[in-house]
Amino acid sequence: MNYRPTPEDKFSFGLWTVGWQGRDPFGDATRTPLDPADSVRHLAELGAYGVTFHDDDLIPFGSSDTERDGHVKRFREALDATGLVVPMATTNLFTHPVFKDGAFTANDRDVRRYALRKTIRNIDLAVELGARTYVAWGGREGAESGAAKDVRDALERMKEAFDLLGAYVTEQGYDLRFAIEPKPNEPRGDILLPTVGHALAFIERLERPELYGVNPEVGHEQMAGLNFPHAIAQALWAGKLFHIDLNGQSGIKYDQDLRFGAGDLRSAFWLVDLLERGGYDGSRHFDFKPPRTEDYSGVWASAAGCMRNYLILRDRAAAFRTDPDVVEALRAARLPELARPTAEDGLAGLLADRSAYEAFDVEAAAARGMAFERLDQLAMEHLLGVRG
Ligand SMILES: [Mn+2]
Repeated sequence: MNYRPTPEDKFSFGLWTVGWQGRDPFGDATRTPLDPADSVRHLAELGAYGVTFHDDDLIPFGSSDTERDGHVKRFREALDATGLVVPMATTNLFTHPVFKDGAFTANDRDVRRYALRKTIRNIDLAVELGARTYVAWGGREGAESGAAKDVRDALERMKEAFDLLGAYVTEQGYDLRFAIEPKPNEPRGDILLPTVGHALAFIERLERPELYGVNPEVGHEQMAGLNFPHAIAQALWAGKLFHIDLNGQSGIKYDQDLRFGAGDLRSAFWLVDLLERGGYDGSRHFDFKPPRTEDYSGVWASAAGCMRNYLILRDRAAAFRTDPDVVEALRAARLPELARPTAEDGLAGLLADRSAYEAFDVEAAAARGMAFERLDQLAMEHLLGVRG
Protein backbone atom coordinates (compact mmCIF):
# COMPACT_ATOMS: atom_id res chain seq x y z
CA MET A 1 0.00 0.00 0.00
CA ASN A 2 1.48 3.35 -0.96
CA TYR A 3 -1.44 5.39 0.45
CA ARG A 4 -1.03 7.93 -2.33
CA PRO A 5 -4.23 9.95 -2.88
CA THR A 6 -5.79 10.21 -6.33
CA PRO A 7 -8.73 12.32 -7.54
CA GLU A 8 -10.95 9.19 -7.29
CA ASP A 9 -10.59 9.43 -3.50
CA LYS A 10 -12.47 12.76 -3.68
CA PHE A 11 -10.30 14.66 -1.20
CA SER A 12 -11.01 18.38 -1.06
CA PHE A 13 -9.66 21.29 0.99
CA GLY A 14 -10.91 24.75 1.83
CA LEU A 15 -8.75 27.66 0.65
CA TRP A 16 -8.95 28.89 4.24
CA THR A 17 -7.30 25.73 5.62
CA VAL A 18 -3.86 25.69 3.99
CA GLY A 19 -4.22 29.46 3.63
CA TRP A 20 -4.67 30.05 7.37
CA GLN A 21 -1.93 32.44 8.43
CA GLY A 22 -1.93 31.31 12.05
CA ARG A 23 -3.65 34.32 13.57
CA ASP A 24 -5.32 33.34 16.87
CA PRO A 25 -6.90 35.31 19.74
CA PHE A 26 -3.50 35.63 21.44
CA GLY A 27 -1.08 35.97 18.56
CA ASP A 28 -0.49 37.53 15.17
CA ALA A 29 -0.02 35.74 11.87
CA THR A 30 3.00 33.45 11.68
CA ARG A 31 2.76 32.90 7.92
CA THR A 32 2.57 35.19 4.88
CA PRO A 33 -0.62 35.18 2.77
CA LEU A 34 -1.02 32.39 0.23
CA ASP A 35 -2.28 33.11 -3.28
CA PRO A 36 -5.40 30.97 -3.95
CA ALA A 37 -3.95 29.95 -7.32
CA ASP A 38 -0.83 28.62 -5.53
CA SER A 39 -3.03 26.67 -3.10
CA VAL A 40 -4.83 25.09 -6.05
CA ARG A 41 -1.54 24.03 -7.66
CA HIS A 42 -0.07 22.62 -4.43
CA LEU A 43 -3.24 20.72 -3.56
CA ALA A 44 -3.42 19.22 -7.05
CA GLU A 45 0.21 18.07 -6.75
CA LEU A 46 -0.60 16.39 -3.45
CA GLY A 47 -3.45 14.40 -5.05
CA ALA A 48 -6.53 16.35 -4.00
CA TYR A 49 -9.51 16.49 -6.36
CA GLY A 50 -11.31 19.60 -5.15
CA VAL A 51 -10.99 22.99 -3.54
CA THR A 52 -13.65 24.98 -1.72
CA PHE A 53 -13.90 28.62 -0.66
CA HIS A 54 -15.66 31.35 1.28
CA ASP A 55 -16.38 34.37 -0.93
CA ASP A 56 -13.81 36.43 1.01
CA ASP A 57 -11.05 33.77 0.65
CA LEU A 58 -11.13 34.27 -3.10
CA ILE A 59 -12.19 37.89 -3.37
CA PRO A 60 -10.92 40.05 -0.49
CA PHE A 61 -13.77 41.89 1.25
CA GLY A 62 -14.37 45.30 -0.32
CA SER A 63 -12.88 44.47 -3.75
CA SER A 64 -14.24 46.44 -6.71
CA ASP A 65 -16.08 44.59 -9.48
CA THR A 66 -13.00 44.79 -11.70
CA GLU A 67 -10.76 43.39 -8.95
CA ARG A 68 -13.33 40.69 -8.32
CA ASP A 69 -13.30 39.58 -11.95
CA GLY A 70 -9.50 39.43 -11.87
CA HIS A 71 -9.45 37.20 -8.76
CA VAL A 72 -12.07 34.86 -10.20
CA LYS A 73 -10.24 34.66 -13.54
CA ARG A 74 -6.91 33.73 -11.91
CA PHE A 75 -8.63 31.09 -9.79
CA ARG A 76 -10.45 29.65 -12.77
CA GLU A 77 -7.19 29.47 -14.75
CA ALA A 78 -5.55 27.54 -11.91
CA LEU A 79 -8.51 25.13 -11.82
CA ASP A 80 -8.35 24.60 -15.59
CA ALA A 81 -4.59 24.06 -15.47
CA THR A 82 -4.76 21.45 -12.69
CA GLY A 83 -8.14 19.78 -13.25
CA LEU A 84 -9.20 20.54 -9.67
CA VAL A 85 -12.97 21.00 -9.23
CA VAL A 86 -15.04 23.18 -6.87
CA PRO A 87 -17.59 20.83 -5.25
CA MET A 88 -18.66 23.28 -2.53
CA ALA A 89 -18.59 26.95 -1.60
CA THR A 90 -19.73 28.97 1.40
CA THR A 91 -20.13 32.53 2.67
CA ASN A 92 -18.01 34.39 5.18
CA LEU A 93 -20.66 35.83 7.51
CA PHE A 94 -18.38 36.08 10.53
CA THR A 95 -15.11 38.03 9.97
CA HIS A 96 -16.28 41.57 9.23
CA PRO A 97 -17.38 43.52 12.35
CA VAL A 98 -20.78 44.12 10.75
CA PHE A 99 -21.55 40.48 11.63
CA LYS A 100 -20.60 40.81 15.32
CA ASP A 101 -24.17 39.98 16.37
CA GLY A 102 -24.76 37.46 13.63
CA ALA A 103 -25.89 37.48 10.02
CA PHE A 104 -29.22 35.70 9.35
CA THR A 105 -30.18 36.20 13.02
CA ALA A 106 -28.59 39.59 13.80
CA ASN A 107 -30.96 41.75 15.81
CA ASP A 108 -30.45 44.48 13.15
CA ARG A 109 -32.71 43.86 10.16
CA ASP A 110 -30.44 45.74 7.71
CA VAL A 111 -27.55 43.43 8.64
CA ARG A 112 -29.77 40.40 7.99
CA ARG A 113 -30.76 41.74 4.56
CA TYR A 114 -27.10 42.47 3.72
CA ALA A 115 -26.09 38.94 4.81
CA LEU A 116 -28.67 37.40 2.50
CA ARG A 117 -27.54 39.51 -0.47
CA LYS A 118 -23.87 38.65 0.23
CA THR A 119 -24.80 34.96 0.31
CA ILE A 120 -26.86 35.12 -2.88
CA ARG A 121 -24.03 36.87 -4.71
CA ASN A 122 -21.64 34.07 -3.79
CA ILE A 123 -24.21 31.38 -4.64
CA ASP A 124 -24.17 32.72 -8.22
CA LEU A 125 -20.36 32.42 -8.30
CA ALA A 126 -20.44 28.96 -6.67
CA VAL A 127 -22.81 27.68 -9.36
CA GLU A 128 -20.71 29.31 -12.10
CA LEU A 129 -17.69 27.39 -10.80
CA GLY A 130 -19.60 24.10 -10.73
CA ALA A 131 -20.42 23.72 -7.02
CA ARG A 132 -23.36 21.44 -6.14
CA THR A 133 -23.25 22.01 -2.38
CA TYR A 134 -23.50 25.29 -0.50
CA VAL A 135 -22.38 25.18 3.14
CA ALA A 136 -23.81 27.51 5.76
CA TRP A 137 -21.90 27.85 9.03
CA GLY A 138 -23.54 30.39 11.30
CA GLY A 139 -20.58 31.06 13.55
CA ARG A 140 -21.88 34.42 14.75
CA GLU A 141 -25.52 33.32 15.10
CA GLY A 142 -25.72 33.17 18.88
CA ALA A 143 -25.26 35.10 22.08
CA GLU A 144 -23.18 35.55 25.22
CA SER A 145 -26.05 36.59 27.47
CA GLY A 146 -29.67 35.62 28.01
CA ALA A 147 -31.75 38.70 27.18
CA ALA A 148 -29.59 39.68 24.18
CA LYS A 149 -31.21 37.15 21.88
CA ASP A 150 -34.79 35.94 21.73
CA VAL A 151 -33.92 32.47 20.50
CA ARG A 152 -37.42 31.71 19.19
CA ASP A 153 -37.42 34.89 17.09
CA ALA A 154 -33.86 34.17 15.97
CA LEU A 155 -34.83 30.66 14.82
CA GLU A 156 -37.77 32.17 12.94
CA ARG A 157 -35.35 34.55 11.16
CA MET A 158 -32.97 31.65 10.49
CA LYS A 159 -35.85 29.73 8.88
CA GLU A 160 -36.84 32.81 6.88
CA ALA A 161 -33.26 33.16 5.58
CA PHE A 162 -32.97 29.53 4.49
CA ASP A 163 -36.44 29.59 2.91
CA LEU A 164 -35.45 32.68 0.90
CA LEU A 165 -32.21 31.04 -0.22
CA GLY A 166 -34.11 27.88 -1.17
CA ALA A 167 -36.59 29.98 -3.17
CA TYR A 168 -33.70 31.72 -4.92
CA VAL A 169 -31.91 28.55 -6.09
CA THR A 170 -35.26 27.04 -7.13
CA GLU A 171 -36.22 30.14 -9.16
CA GLN A 172 -32.80 30.22 -10.79
CA GLY A 173 -33.02 26.52 -11.61
CA TYR A 174 -29.71 25.87 -9.85
CA ASP A 175 -28.67 22.30 -9.06
CA LEU A 176 -27.47 23.27 -5.60
CA ARG A 177 -28.25 21.93 -2.13
CA PHE A 178 -27.49 23.50 1.23
CA ALA A 179 -25.51 21.86 4.01
CA ILE A 180 -25.89 23.40 7.46
CA GLU A 181 -22.81 23.16 9.68
CA PRO A 182 -23.46 22.90 13.43
CA LYS A 183 -21.07 24.09 16.13
CA PRO A 184 -21.80 24.50 19.85
CA ASN A 185 -19.70 27.61 20.62
CA GLU A 186 -16.68 29.65 19.44
CA PRO A 187 -16.68 32.38 18.34
CA ARG A 188 -20.03 33.08 20.08
CA GLY A 189 -20.53 31.99 23.68
CA ASP A 190 -23.39 29.79 22.50
CA ILE A 191 -24.24 29.23 18.84
CA LEU A 192 -27.70 28.40 17.45
CA LEU A 193 -28.07 24.93 15.87
CA PRO A 194 -25.23 23.65 18.10
CA THR A 195 -25.21 19.97 17.09
CA VAL A 196 -26.11 17.72 14.17
CA GLY A 197 -29.31 16.74 15.96
CA HIS A 198 -30.43 20.36 16.35
CA ALA A 199 -29.75 21.02 12.65
CA LEU A 200 -31.65 17.92 11.51
CA ALA A 201 -34.68 18.97 13.54
CA PHE A 202 -34.48 22.56 12.19
CA ILE A 203 -34.38 21.38 8.56
CA GLU A 204 -37.74 19.66 8.92
CA ARG A 205 -39.34 23.05 9.70
CA LEU A 206 -38.19 24.58 6.38
CA GLU A 207 -40.43 25.06 3.32
CA ARG A 208 -38.33 22.80 1.06
CA PRO A 209 -36.61 20.37 3.48
CA GLU A 210 -35.30 18.28 0.59
CA LEU A 211 -32.89 21.09 -0.33
CA TYR A 212 -31.13 21.02 3.03
CA GLY A 213 -28.80 18.60 4.76
CA VAL A 214 -25.91 18.85 7.20
CA ASN A 215 -22.17 19.44 7.01
CA PRO A 216 -20.93 17.96 10.30
CA GLU A 217 -17.39 18.73 11.41
CA VAL A 218 -15.43 16.22 13.53
CA GLY A 219 -14.19 18.75 16.10
CA HIS A 220 -17.45 20.64 16.43
CA GLU A 221 -19.43 17.63 17.63
CA GLN A 222 -16.57 16.55 19.90
CA MET A 223 -16.41 20.03 21.47
CA ALA A 224 -19.87 19.18 22.81
CA GLY A 225 -18.58 15.83 24.09
CA LEU A 226 -20.63 13.94 21.51
CA ASN A 227 -19.80 10.81 19.52
CA PHE A 228 -19.05 11.99 15.97
CA PRO A 229 -19.59 8.65 14.16
CA HIS A 230 -23.00 8.40 15.89
CA ALA A 231 -23.94 11.84 14.55
CA ILE A 232 -22.82 10.83 11.06
CA ALA A 233 -24.78 7.59 11.29
CA GLN A 234 -27.94 9.49 12.15
CA ALA A 235 -27.36 11.99 9.32
CA LEU A 236 -26.88 9.09 6.88
CA TRP A 237 -29.97 7.34 8.22
CA ALA A 238 -31.95 10.56 7.64
CA GLY A 239 -30.54 10.93 4.10
CA LYS A 240 -29.03 14.25 5.14
CA LEU A 241 -25.27 13.81 4.97
CA PHE A 242 -24.72 16.29 2.12
CA HIS A 243 -21.10 17.12 3.00
CA ILE A 244 -18.54 16.49 5.76
CA ASP A 245 -15.68 18.42 7.38
CA LEU A 246 -12.87 16.14 8.47
CA ASN A 247 -10.28 17.17 11.04
CA GLY A 248 -8.91 16.16 14.44
CA GLN A 249 -9.91 17.17 17.97
CA SER A 250 -8.77 16.05 21.43
CA GLY A 251 -11.87 16.21 23.58
CA ILE A 252 -13.89 19.08 24.98
CA LYS A 253 -11.83 22.21 24.48
CA TYR A 254 -11.35 25.00 21.92
CA ASP A 255 -11.84 24.14 18.23
CA GLN A 256 -8.47 22.57 17.47
CA ASP A 257 -8.89 21.84 13.74
CA LEU A 258 -5.98 19.38 13.83
CA ARG A 259 -5.14 17.39 10.72
CA PHE A 260 -7.45 14.42 10.18
CA GLY A 261 -6.54 11.45 12.42
CA ALA A 262 -4.69 13.59 14.98
CA GLY A 263 -6.86 13.81 18.08
CA ASP A 264 -9.29 10.95 18.66
CA LEU A 265 -7.81 8.23 16.44
CA ARG A 266 -10.31 5.55 17.47
CA SER A 267 -13.19 7.82 16.54
CA ALA A 268 -11.48 8.55 13.19
CA PHE A 269 -11.22 4.80 12.54
CA TRP A 270 -14.96 4.27 13.16
CA LEU A 271 -15.79 7.33 11.09
CA VAL A 272 -13.89 6.10 8.03
CA ASP A 273 -15.38 2.63 8.49
CA LEU A 274 -18.85 4.21 8.48
CA LEU A 275 -18.31 6.59 5.54
CA GLU A 276 -16.86 3.82 3.39
CA ARG A 277 -19.66 1.36 4.17
CA GLY A 278 -22.51 3.83 4.57
CA GLY A 279 -23.10 4.91 1.00
CA TYR A 280 -21.62 8.40 1.35
CA ASP A 281 -20.27 9.39 -2.07
CA GLY A 282 -19.56 13.10 -1.53
CA SER A 283 -16.27 14.90 -1.00
CA ARG A 284 -13.97 13.89 1.82
CA HIS A 285 -13.44 17.53 2.75
CA PHE A 286 -10.71 18.62 5.14
CA ASP A 287 -11.46 21.64 7.27
CA PHE A 288 -8.33 21.82 9.40
CA LYS A 289 -5.75 24.40 10.40
CA PRO A 290 -2.06 23.58 10.05
CA PRO A 291 -0.71 24.67 13.46
CA ARG A 292 0.82 28.14 13.56
CA THR A 293 4.18 26.58 14.49
CA GLU A 294 4.55 25.48 10.86
CA ASP A 295 6.11 27.18 7.86
CA TYR A 296 4.74 26.37 4.40
CA SER A 297 6.60 23.08 4.12
CA GLY A 298 4.84 22.11 7.37
CA VAL A 299 1.52 23.27 5.93
CA TRP A 300 1.82 20.96 2.92
CA ALA A 301 3.03 18.10 5.13
CA SER A 302 -0.05 18.64 7.29
CA ALA A 303 -2.40 18.63 4.26
CA ALA A 304 -0.77 15.50 2.87
CA GLY A 305 -1.10 13.88 6.31
CA CYS A 306 -4.88 14.43 6.30
CA MET A 307 -5.27 12.41 3.11
CA ARG A 308 -2.69 9.78 4.01
CA ASN A 309 -4.32 9.16 7.40
CA TYR A 310 -7.72 8.77 5.73
CA LEU A 311 -6.31 6.21 3.27
CA ILE A 312 -4.50 4.28 6.02
CA LEU A 313 -7.70 4.18 8.11
CA ARG A 314 -9.72 3.11 5.06
CA ASP A 315 -7.32 0.23 4.56
CA ARG A 316 -7.42 -0.74 8.26
CA ALA A 317 -11.23 -0.57 8.36
CA ALA A 318 -11.55 -2.76 5.25
CA ALA A 319 -9.17 -5.31 6.80
CA PHE A 320 -11.25 -5.28 9.99
CA ARG A 321 -14.51 -5.92 8.08
CA THR A 322 -13.10 -8.80 6.01
CA ASP A 323 -11.25 -10.59 8.84
CA PRO A 324 -13.07 -13.94 9.40
CA ASP A 325 -12.48 -13.60 13.16
CA VAL A 326 -14.28 -10.26 13.05
CA VAL A 327 -17.19 -11.70 11.07
CA GLU A 328 -17.50 -14.38 13.72
CA ALA A 329 -17.16 -11.84 16.56
CA LEU A 330 -19.88 -9.66 15.00
CA ARG A 331 -22.17 -12.69 14.92
CA ALA A 332 -21.33 -13.51 18.54
CA ALA A 333 -22.19 -9.91 19.43
CA ARG A 334 -25.54 -10.36 17.58
CA LEU A 335 -25.13 -7.51 15.11
CA PRO A 336 -27.03 -9.47 12.43
CA GLU A 337 -29.90 -9.77 14.91
CA LEU A 338 -30.05 -5.99 15.39
CA ALA A 339 -30.47 -5.65 11.62
CA ARG A 340 -33.60 -7.85 11.80
CA PRO A 341 -37.00 -6.20 12.44
CA THR A 342 -38.33 -6.68 15.95
CA ALA A 343 -41.85 -7.63 14.84
CA GLU A 344 -42.07 -8.84 11.22
CA ASP A 345 -45.25 -10.49 12.47
CA GLY A 346 -46.79 -7.09 13.18
CA LEU A 347 -48.44 -5.76 16.31
CA ALA A 348 -51.02 -8.59 16.33
CA GLY A 349 -48.26 -11.20 16.08
CA LEU A 350 -46.32 -9.54 18.89
CA LEU A 351 -49.39 -9.45 21.16
CA ALA A 352 -50.26 -13.09 20.41
CA ASP A 353 -46.71 -14.36 20.96
CA ARG A 354 -46.56 -15.94 24.45
CA SER A 355 -42.77 -16.46 24.09
CA ALA A 356 -42.37 -12.68 23.82
CA TYR A 357 -43.68 -12.10 27.32
CA GLU A 358 -45.58 -14.72 29.33
CA ALA A 359 -43.07 -17.49 28.59
CA PHE A 360 -40.01 -15.29 28.13
CA ASP A 361 -37.09 -16.29 30.35
CA VAL A 362 -36.03 -12.86 31.52
CA GLU A 363 -33.30 -14.16 33.84
CA ALA A 364 -31.68 -16.30 31.13
CA ALA A 365 -31.68 -13.35 28.70
CA ALA A 366 -30.22 -11.08 31.37
CA ALA A 367 -27.41 -13.57 32.02
CA ARG A 368 -26.20 -13.63 28.36
CA GLY A 369 -22.88 -11.90 27.75
CA MET A 370 -22.73 -9.57 24.76
CA ALA A 371 -19.14 -10.44 23.68
CA PHE A 372 -18.40 -6.80 22.83
CA GLU A 373 -14.94 -6.71 24.42
CA ARG A 374 -13.51 -9.40 22.12
CA LEU A 375 -14.97 -7.54 19.13
CA ASP A 376 -13.53 -4.21 20.22
CA GLN A 377 -10.11 -5.74 20.89
CA LEU A 378 -10.08 -7.07 17.31
CA ALA A 379 -10.88 -3.55 16.08
CA MET A 380 -8.10 -2.11 18.24
CA GLU A 381 -5.59 -4.60 16.85
CA HIS A 382 -6.54 -3.77 13.27
CA LEU A 383 -6.22 -0.07 14.07
CA LEU A 384 -2.81 -0.66 15.65
CA GLY A 385 -1.71 -2.59 12.59
CA VAL A 386 -0.92 -5.90 14.28
CA ARG A 387 -3.55 -7.93 12.38
CA GLY A 388 -4.16 -8.46 8.67
MN1 LIG B 1 -13.47 23.66 13.33
